[in-house]
Amino acid sequence: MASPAVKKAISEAALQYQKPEGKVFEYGTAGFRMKADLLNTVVFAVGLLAGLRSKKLSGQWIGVMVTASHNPAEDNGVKLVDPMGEMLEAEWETYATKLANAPLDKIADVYDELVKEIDVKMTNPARVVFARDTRASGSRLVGVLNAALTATQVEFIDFKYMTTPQLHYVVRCKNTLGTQYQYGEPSELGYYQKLVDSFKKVMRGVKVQGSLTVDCANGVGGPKLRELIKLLDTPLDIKVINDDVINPDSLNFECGADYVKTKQRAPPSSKAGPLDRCASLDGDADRLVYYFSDESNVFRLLDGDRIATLAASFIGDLARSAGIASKLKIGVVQTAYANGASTDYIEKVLKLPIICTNTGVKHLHHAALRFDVGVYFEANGHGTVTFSENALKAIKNTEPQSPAQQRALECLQALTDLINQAVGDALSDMLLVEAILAHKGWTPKEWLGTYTDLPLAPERKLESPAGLQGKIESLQSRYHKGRSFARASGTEDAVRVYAEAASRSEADDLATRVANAVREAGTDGQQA
Ligand code: G16
Repeated sequence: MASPAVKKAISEAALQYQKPEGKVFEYGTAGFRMKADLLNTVVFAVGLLAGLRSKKLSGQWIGVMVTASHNPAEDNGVKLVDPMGEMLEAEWETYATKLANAPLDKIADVYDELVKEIDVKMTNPARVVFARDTRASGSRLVGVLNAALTATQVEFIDFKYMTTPQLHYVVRCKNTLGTQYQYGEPSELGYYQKLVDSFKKVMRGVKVQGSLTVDCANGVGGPKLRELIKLLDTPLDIKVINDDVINPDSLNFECGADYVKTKQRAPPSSKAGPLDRCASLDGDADRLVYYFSDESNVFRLLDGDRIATLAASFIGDLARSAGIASKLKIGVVQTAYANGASTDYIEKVLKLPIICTNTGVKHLHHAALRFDVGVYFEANGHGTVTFSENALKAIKNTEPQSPAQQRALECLQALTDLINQAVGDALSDMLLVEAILAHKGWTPKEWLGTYTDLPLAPERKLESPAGLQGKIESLQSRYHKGRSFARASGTEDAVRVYAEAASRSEADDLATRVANAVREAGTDGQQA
């Protein structure tokens, strides 16, 4: 039971805020996300829950990230990070939803009911770390979070501005400190140091060709990438663009990974020449896509599917050279957004098993843990690689019989540090891609040449979803290699329609028909 003093403190603190009338909140794909001015009471509820989650887990550190990632500047959001840097356990999402919807004059009672329902030992310590992206509304929301944590007597550390993956990293470090699984130093500097040291080890004896232009979506990734570059005294020539965090409206505006992926074009601000390597982060730097323009100035995208195939093939080759391939189950996790050609390539050329999950990295992450080496990426560029305990042991304990085997083992070992295994991380993924391209001696054109994507139609956004599966299936069967689906966005007020087919015109046509069908099914949807 919560003490009367804590309940009183919660009630008093909560009454400073006003609950938006008639709004129902739901903890979704990426926590709570909406227009920033609606978020005060939601953030307050998340603060209360973070403390309870920590107490329930005997005082382990829990993370709270204030960000709306790829969404427009006027949105914001909040999500919880579990002790190993993973997304919040699914069962707790319903508790978050319950608290967020509690009337303010009853929130202390709902909190107390949850204490009983979840069976939280209130004498346990509670510890929370939090951070935010660069959105203007972030400081107000962090103030609200602070009020909830103070009312419930939670010990907390404010890490100020961070990328989402940096916060996940810190949470994992905090909870593994002093154990044999210590993940790193729980600080921003510790994060950079781990990336820089491991990158240097992977890069021993190989050179990066050419330069890389990185579009930072005018988000928190910009200043953080600059910090990383300062410490990376290797010949990696990175040109940083779209790193304006002063003008709040520029965030994700005509730039960033989501813009590049959905519009299938480079940000207008990009000045890179033909065949130059380019990459885009999203607003909180957990997504990464690569691209370039070819000799005829045609835009070429290298998205999450491409990063997954690149990483899986490289790690597979290293495992073979290291003589441990037979001990490791390597697999790839994708969603329905994966281009059909990438799925074919993984199955037929790389000969690796694939698991397909629902959208949302939390689903992919859990599926990846079923492999010794689980490579998971959403097509939007959100993903990473996980290594099981068995994989880590095989890499560490195998006695090399030749210099080549030794080098492969060293490289694998360094990759386990370079890759942020807690969560998809654009900065870590970027160094991974750079390292692999350097090892293979590949330009982006050679990377693209590994297989040919099936043409897809750019996503269209409709308001409100509808149960149209039968109709969509009948539509897609009319197109050669046609595949299409519609789903409600978990982060925006929209229905997303995906379509691919053997030719671009067929894909466009299919997308239009499915979008129309969604509209006719009783919605007044609009294309964005
Ligand atoms: C979030 C999730 C991603 C997911 C995306 C889907 O991305 O973290 O795993 O792919 O939402 O968005 P929607 O449901 O709108 O299609 P992020 O980068 O915005 O946090």
